[in-house]
Amino acid sequence: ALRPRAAVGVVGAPFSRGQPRGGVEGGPDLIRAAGLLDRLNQQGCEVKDYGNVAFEDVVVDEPIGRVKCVRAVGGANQRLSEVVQAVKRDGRTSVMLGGDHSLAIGSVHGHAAAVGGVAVVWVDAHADVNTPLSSHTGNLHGQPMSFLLHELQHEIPVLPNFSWIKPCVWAKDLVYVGLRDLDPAEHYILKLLGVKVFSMTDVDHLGVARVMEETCEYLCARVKKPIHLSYDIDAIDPSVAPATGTPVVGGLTYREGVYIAEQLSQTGLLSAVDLVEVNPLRGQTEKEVQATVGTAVDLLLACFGRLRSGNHPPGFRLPESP
Ligand code: 6HN
Ligand code: MN
Ligand code: MN
Ligand code: MN
Repeated sequence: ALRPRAAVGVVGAPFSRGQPRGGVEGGPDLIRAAGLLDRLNQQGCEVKDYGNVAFEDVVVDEPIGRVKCVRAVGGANQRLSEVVQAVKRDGRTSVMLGGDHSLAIGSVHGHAAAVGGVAVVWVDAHADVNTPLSSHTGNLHGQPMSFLLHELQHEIPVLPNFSWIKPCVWAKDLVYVGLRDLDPAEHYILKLLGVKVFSMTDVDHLGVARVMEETCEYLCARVKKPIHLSYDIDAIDPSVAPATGTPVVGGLTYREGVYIAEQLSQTGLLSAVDLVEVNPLRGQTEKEVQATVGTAVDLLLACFGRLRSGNHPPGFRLPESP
C-alpha cells in the first residue's frame, strides 16, 4: 500500500526575549546542524525548511508592571503565527524550533487560525500558564498558555503588540505531561479550569504507558481535533538534557520522553510540534550541549513515526541474490 509521505515544514524561531538568559536563540540552527532535516527525509518525510523567522528589533521595551519585553514578544509571535499559518496552508505538519517557550503563543495561534480548533499537549516541567498579573518573574515564557486559553481572557490585561492574539484553546482540549514546578497561581488556575494534568507524580504512579493511553483516550474521545504538541526540553531530566534555561530535577527519562512522542505520532493527529528551550550556553560542556540537542532531535524523529522497534519504508525490498 502506498502511504503518502508525511509532509513536514520546519520553522526556526531564534528568539530569547521571553526569558532573561541569552543563548536559546541558537537552538534552531543547532538542531538543524545535528541533522534533523536529513534524518526526517531518511525516515520517509518530505521536508521543507522555511528558514528562520526574521524578528524585528525592538529597542525601547520598558517593562509593563513586572512583565518584561512585552513588545518584542508580542511582535515576534505575530510574525511566527503568520509563518505557521503558511506552513499549515501548504498542507504540512509544522515543526517550530525555538527559541524560548513564549513562542508557543504564535505557534499555537497560527496553527489554530489555519485549521480551526486544536488540542494541545504541553510536555514541560512547568505549566507556563501564569497571567501577566500572576507572574512573579515577569518572564513571558512562563505565561503563553494564559493568552491562548479562552477561559482566562478576562484575566488578561491589554498589552502593546498583543492585540492581534485571539484565544484559541479550550481548557478541556489541553493536557499537561511532566509537570513538577508550578507556581501557586498556576496550580490554582489548572484546578479552577479542570485541566487534565499528568504531573511527574502521576508518571511515577501510573507509568508513562498508562499516562499516554489516558492522554490519547481523553483527546480522541470527543471530536478529534488536530493535536499541537508543545515540547519543552526541560520536561526531560537535566541529567539527560542539561542545556536549558530553567532545569528542574526529577524529570522524564529519555525513554519516557521518546515514548510520549511515539504515542502521539501513532494517533495520526499530530499537526504541529514545538521543540523549545534548548540553550547551548546553559550546558557546562560541549558534551552536555550535544546530549541535549541529540535528545531534541530524537524526540522530533519519534514525532514523525520513528519507532525503536524499527521501521522500513513501504515497498522496501531485500537485495536480489545474483
Ligand atoms: N518555561 N513558573 C516560572 C515563571 O517564570 O513563570 C517558570 C517558567 C518556565 C518557563 O518552561 O518555558
Ligand atoms: Mn515551557
Ligand atoms: Mn519548562
Ligand atoms: Mn516558579
